[in-house]
Amino acid sequence: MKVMVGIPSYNNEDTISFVVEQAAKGLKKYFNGGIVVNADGGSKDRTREAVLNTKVPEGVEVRSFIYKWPIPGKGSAMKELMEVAREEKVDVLVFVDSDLRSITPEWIYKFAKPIEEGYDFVAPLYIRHKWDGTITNNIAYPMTASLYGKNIRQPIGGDFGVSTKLIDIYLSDEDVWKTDVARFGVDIFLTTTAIANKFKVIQTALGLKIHDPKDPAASLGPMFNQVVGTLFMLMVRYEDVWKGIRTLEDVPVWGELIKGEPDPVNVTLSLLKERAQELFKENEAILQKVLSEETLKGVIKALKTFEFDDILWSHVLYDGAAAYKKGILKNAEPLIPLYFAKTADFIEKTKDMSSLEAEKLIEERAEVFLEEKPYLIEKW
Ligand SMILES: Nc1nc2c(ncn2[C@@H]2O[C@H](COP(=O)(O)OP(=O)(O)OP(=O)(O)O)[C@@H](O)[C@H]2O)c(=O)[nH]1
Ligand SMILES: [Mg+2]
Repeated sequence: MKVMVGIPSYNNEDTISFVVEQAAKGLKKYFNGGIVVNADGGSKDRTREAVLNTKVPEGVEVRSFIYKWPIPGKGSAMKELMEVAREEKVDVLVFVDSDLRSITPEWIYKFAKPIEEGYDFVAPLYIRHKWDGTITNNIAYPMTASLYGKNIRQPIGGDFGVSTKLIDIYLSDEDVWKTDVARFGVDIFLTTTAIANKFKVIQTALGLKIHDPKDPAASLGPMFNQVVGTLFMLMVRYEDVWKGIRTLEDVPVWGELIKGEPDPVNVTLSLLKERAQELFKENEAILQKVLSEETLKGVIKALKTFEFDDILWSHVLYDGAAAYKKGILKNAEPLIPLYFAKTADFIEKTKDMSSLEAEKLIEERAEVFLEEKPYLIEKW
């Protein structure tokens, strides 16, 4: 089986060589070699040199290029990595992020082997710190679960295994790559497209995810906008798929998840609260049109108390999706303050919990989203 590992990058000189090394070792050990390809966004540091200077075992080829697609972003890098995979006629493409610190050679096997066994899409399953992945936990996971009925815990984990059949689908619509799919919308696009087109999906158990985490209020606003905007766009595209789904189905897991407590991730709670209130004021006029009267009332209260329950949160996203469909909302930006407020609520509630305990709250959230789905259908 010919396996390629694709690594998108932008200014990752400190971490990418480790990722290349682990990937190359995995290719050698489990597949007797392969190719590692880096698609870079024109890094200002020595990312590409770091890639090309990495010592790898014989039988593994390492390449690096700057992608040509004119939109700077992670998605553009992944698009061109898929094009390389197609030219090289590989059987499996494994994507891994360039800031991973917990990747081992086994990860490559765990992403590629299920494809050989007949799966088309391998999503990662790892333990993350309770305050890492706030866009996953607040939006991507519960929305994917309630809409498409698949219990995929990390729909935007960033690391994936994909089959050639699926690559053809991803590349079949050039226009989609002119949207935020070319940026951080790419992960939700890959996952949703696989599920909505009924490809065989599985999760692969990887242990801990340790990477360069981000403080939500300081740097996750644009990412929220790109992920949620893409999610809404896909809701319009796949409304016939998700409308009839009322149950949450378990998705098989490859291997066994080793539990542990990951390194702490820092979140500045005061900044989340401040930014939530400031940005709400800036967006109040549009939010009055987007949110139902009841949701708006709930949100105004939540911005004072920072108590933001899951029912209210599901209504915010469902109102947002319906407004997007009707053209009232052009992108997800006005919802950023509410994501900050919801995140602040979660930080407070889980202050004294382990990451495993916090996990229970997130699983319950998916159930709430599913129960509230009739609200979405009514507003849609
Ligand atoms: N080529 C390219 N790669 C990018 C760009 N932005 C991010 N990436 C890569 O995409 C991967 C994920 O980016 P991160 O910034 O780690 O984002 P993340 O881990 O999904 O998000 P957090 O969970 O919030 O940290 C990394 O390999 C980055 O190097 C970009 O503009 N161009
Ligand atoms: Mg990262």
